[in-house]
Amino acid sequence: MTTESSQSNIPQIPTSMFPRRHENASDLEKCFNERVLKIFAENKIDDLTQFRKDIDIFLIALKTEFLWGLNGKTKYVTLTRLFKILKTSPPTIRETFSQNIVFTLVKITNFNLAIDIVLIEALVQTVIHAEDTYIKLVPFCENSREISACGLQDFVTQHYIPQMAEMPERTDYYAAYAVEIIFFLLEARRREVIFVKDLLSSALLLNMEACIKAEKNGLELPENDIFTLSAFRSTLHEFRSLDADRNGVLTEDELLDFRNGGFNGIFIKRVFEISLTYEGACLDFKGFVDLVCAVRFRHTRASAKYHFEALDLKEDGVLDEDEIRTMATAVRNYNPDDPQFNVDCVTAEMQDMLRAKKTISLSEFLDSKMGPVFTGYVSNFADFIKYERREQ
Ligand SMILES: [Ca+2]
Ligand SMILES: [Ca+2]
Repeated sequence: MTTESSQSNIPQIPTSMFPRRHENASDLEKCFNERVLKIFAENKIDDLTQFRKDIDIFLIALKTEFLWGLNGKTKYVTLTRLFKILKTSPPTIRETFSQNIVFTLVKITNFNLAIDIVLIEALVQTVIHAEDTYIKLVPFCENSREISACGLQDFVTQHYIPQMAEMPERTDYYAAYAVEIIFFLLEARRREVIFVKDLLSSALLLNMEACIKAEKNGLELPENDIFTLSAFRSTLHEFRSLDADRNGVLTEDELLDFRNGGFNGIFIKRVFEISLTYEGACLDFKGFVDLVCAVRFRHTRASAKYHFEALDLKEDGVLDEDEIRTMATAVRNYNPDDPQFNVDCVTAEMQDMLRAKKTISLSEFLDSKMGPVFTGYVSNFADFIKYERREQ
């Protein structure tokens, strides 16, 4: 599986580093982070202490000559001056501030071809944060490029759990939960390892830290609060409530009660077939977390891939009319007594959503704008009814 384009839809951290006046700043931060981490991952920066010193010198140079903004509060560096400073800076700094990044900064600042110094400082902070995380992560990695699920669980247990307001009842469950979410969102479900570069540039660890800090200090939670203790607890509670015989895994029958029984039988059956199952085709907590992520992050590529796998009933890598028709019959079961229901109409409606030709490949499915609506419609009653009533 390639991962180069996989970051685009990962939930992003709302950054607190930037003043609110800069919209799009968090996108830039992410792109910047990615670039810097690439430099780390390729081992271009051998001496991190030196890099830190270089950054300090760079920031001092930046602040020795600047323009004041009209309000007398904002400090700007002109483009000419920035390029002059970069010219004499070490290669690592020059690579960090690529032309593309510099021009984006100018665009965001939108003031006389100059750049708000606060933006540059904030970006530099993300470099330092990335650097810190990278150094802490290395001992847990398989090699300089990859980290395994086990290694990452140990990392979460040692670095993040101690920062929590209180310890989860089961630290091993929290670590497994967090790592499963990370692997899921990085489209590495069922894989043994992920690339460190993908992990760090996804900002998911930053998000986890933000969740834990906000929860501990009673601050406003990040928009993506999946890593909070309370989100973990409610997922574990949901899992345990479904586990009627309390044997620690879910059977198909038990999972049919998921979200008030709103998910249709064919979809639930497929969840078992596309997941790693145990003890006679049962779903464990990690498999359940995948399903929860697929539902919650329906707009991500990771969720689209999960659903595509589930809907590809014949497992031949494409969705065909037969399969869509089978899912349409599952939709009937939401309301078996509906006299208006016509399986041909529903099949056509579903094909229409995907603008389907005879068959749909995974990449066509991932590109489809209606994909998230489609996956909700075919899998559960709540999303089905939302779509049906969209125009009322
Ligand atoms: Ca059970
Ligand atoms: Ca198929």
